[in-house]
Amino acid sequence: MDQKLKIGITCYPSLGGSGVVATELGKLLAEQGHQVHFIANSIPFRLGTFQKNIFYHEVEVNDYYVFRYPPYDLSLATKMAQVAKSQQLDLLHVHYAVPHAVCAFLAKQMVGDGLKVVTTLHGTDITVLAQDESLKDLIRLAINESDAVTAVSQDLIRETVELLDIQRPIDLTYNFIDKRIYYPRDAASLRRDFAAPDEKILMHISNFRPVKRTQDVVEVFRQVQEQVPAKLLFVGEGPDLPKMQWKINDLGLNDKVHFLGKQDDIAQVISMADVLMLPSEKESFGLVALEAMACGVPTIGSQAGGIPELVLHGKTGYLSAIGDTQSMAENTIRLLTDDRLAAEFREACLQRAHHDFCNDKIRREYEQIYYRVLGREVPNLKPVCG
Ligand code: GMT
Repeated sequence: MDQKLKIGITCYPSLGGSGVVATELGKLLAEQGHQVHFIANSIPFRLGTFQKNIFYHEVEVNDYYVFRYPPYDLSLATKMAQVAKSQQLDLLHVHYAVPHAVCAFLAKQMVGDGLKVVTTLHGTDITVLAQDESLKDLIRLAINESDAVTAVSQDLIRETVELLDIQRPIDLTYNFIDKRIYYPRDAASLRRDFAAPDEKILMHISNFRPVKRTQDVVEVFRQVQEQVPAKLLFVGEGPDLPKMQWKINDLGLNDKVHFLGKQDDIAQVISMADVLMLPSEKESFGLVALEAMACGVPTIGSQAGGIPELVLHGKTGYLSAIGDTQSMAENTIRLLTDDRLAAEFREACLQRAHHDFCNDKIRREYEQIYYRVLGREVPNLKPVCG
């Protein structure tokens, strides 16, 4: 029997860490010889150039005039079923429960039990949406009806079980980095565009939603720059941008803060930083902290959600209570003023990211789950990172 699989992947194609994880996973699976079919409303932004074994199926929404809200979810479910039948998919792997896991459940009803469904929970699909009484029962159904469910941290598993009273097992599959892309890049000349030689660089990368607490980033920076020559670089875009700009203006920090907008080559951009700031209110994992870690950059963050599973306090960064900007500032100053400590943290970051969260290791964990739900023996998979 052919051991290679035919896998349908659905994710949010144009934003967020869940889309990045899903797309990068699809690329890694295709490299292993599996056939990967992305089913989404647009081409995933991280897909890049042509790659063998990768296919894209666009969902077209029926906007018949009687619909006030064209039913994207139904079109997606139908497309999943069509692709599963025509391509003889073994399974659908859906990222983010709402609505993807529900659509996969519907597709399975149309195709039959032979089609397996693996659902990966990423964060606010549980921590925010599963708190909403109007969605709770639907999310519980989709989780219970999936053939396997994975979550990106122990903390997210705990919260899922507690919030939805889930009895079934949930597999832990952490986020990962592709070590061929995420390594310390030479950023010396880029740095000169933003900071003088004696200045340190603090960086925050996100979608600037309230949950990211970008105001805390500004407040920490205010305290840090009083004692250490420094610049703050914001990367991304989002709803809190005007509030951040007002606060920076109010504090008279305009000359010390740069907004870089959305950036694609995150490894190159992060390599400019001395520390990454992640003071989130909720964060099921914190992919950006892993990306920074893989480039040798420690994180100053909060103890929210799954961050402590990734960032080892006192080794690869420092974590404080949510909103404790004074402690975050003290920790940042400690790191920025002690070169020996900074070098130790950098080495620990590289070791941890490239060994514990490397692409091959996590890809293999997903493959093992796929073979398990299909009731097939796991083939001798290639060795994982050293
Ligand atoms: O849950 C979200 O807010 C969206 C989601 C995304 O698509 O970016 O982010 C979550 O998934 C990422 C990938 O697994 C995690 O690294 C992020 O920590 C997580 N975000 C939150 O929990 C806020």
